[in-house]
Amino acid sequence: MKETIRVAVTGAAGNIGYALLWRIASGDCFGANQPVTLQLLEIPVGMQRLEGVMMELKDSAFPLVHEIIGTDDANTAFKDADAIFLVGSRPRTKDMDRSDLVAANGPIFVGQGRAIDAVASPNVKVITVGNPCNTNALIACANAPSIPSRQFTAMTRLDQNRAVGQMAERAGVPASKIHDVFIWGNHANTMYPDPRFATIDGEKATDVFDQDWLQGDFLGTVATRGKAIIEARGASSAASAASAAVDHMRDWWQGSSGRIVSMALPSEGWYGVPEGLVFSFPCRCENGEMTVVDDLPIDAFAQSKINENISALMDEREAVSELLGD
Ligand code: NAX
Repeated sequence: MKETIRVAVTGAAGNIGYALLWRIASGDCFGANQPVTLQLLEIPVGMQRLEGVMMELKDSAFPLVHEIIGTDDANTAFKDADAIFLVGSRPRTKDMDRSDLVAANGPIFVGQGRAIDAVASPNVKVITVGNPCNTNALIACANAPSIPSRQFTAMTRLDQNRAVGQMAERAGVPASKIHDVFIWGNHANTMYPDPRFATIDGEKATDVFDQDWLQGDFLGTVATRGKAIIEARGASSAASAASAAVDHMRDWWQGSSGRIVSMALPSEGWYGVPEGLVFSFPCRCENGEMTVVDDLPIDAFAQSKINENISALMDEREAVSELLGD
């Protein structure tokens, strides 16, 4: 058995938390031989629900779970954390537009960024799920100056998985046959699911599917899938979001086996994306590090979509400029 790692999850009593914790506890994320201590953060009004979640976790008797800590104090939750899932935030309600959401949730990530800076492991890996996740990751990163910015990511893996699901269904193959479709930009409806390097059972996606579908219904379905789930289920994606968070962290932690995966991280200027913007890029992961695949050709359509996402994320960054420290 390996040494126990500390895994923090915020919003642990919420819908995504309820699906995510069981996957982490069972070994799906960090490996079947990796013991974990779970450090769960909620706000005071969520503490009673968290108590119930912790009771159920104990009742699941997971062999890999070393200890479970529940708290409403970020410094306790993030203490020596090796991996952090920033899930907790206020969900968007009908009366809110995106800028209201940015304003409501931004301050949460100032406090959590500072706490990560103060107490987490210096090698911590952070995934931000709470929306608007790209900009929340940017805020947390800006408030944790002692942690390298590459250790702060946001989740676009759900969008990638949705793209895989659409391609698999249309081609009539299992999802495992689809490789290297990935997301550019923001986890918002401007995102670009790029099919140009994807393969379907070894064949190029651009040969298998017609261009009209790839730039039309495929793109539209992936970009608006969150809304469609809310309409159908009466609640936002939870199990699929938790599953995507596990995929993101598992690949980062254990490697992506040469596959391209989508991760949003602070740009270092790749593909002309302004430095610091948390933007989803094609990545490969190996030995606990992600590398942006920085040499893919960009055509006019892809460039227009990348530009659209840069512009949206610049606007979001501007809207939270007072939360980004010096
Ligand atoms: P829930 O409302 O079910 O749960 C959120 C939990 O976070 C609640 O228990 C709440 O008490 C807690 N919380 C709120 N503020 C907190 C804080 N400051 N510290 C700790 N905990 C806090 O929402 P859920 O369905 O679990 O969704 C969580 C977040 O994921 C939302 O922001 C949602 O928009 C976002 N999503 C992101 C996705 C992505 O692909 N990046 C997809 C799914 C989801 O929409």
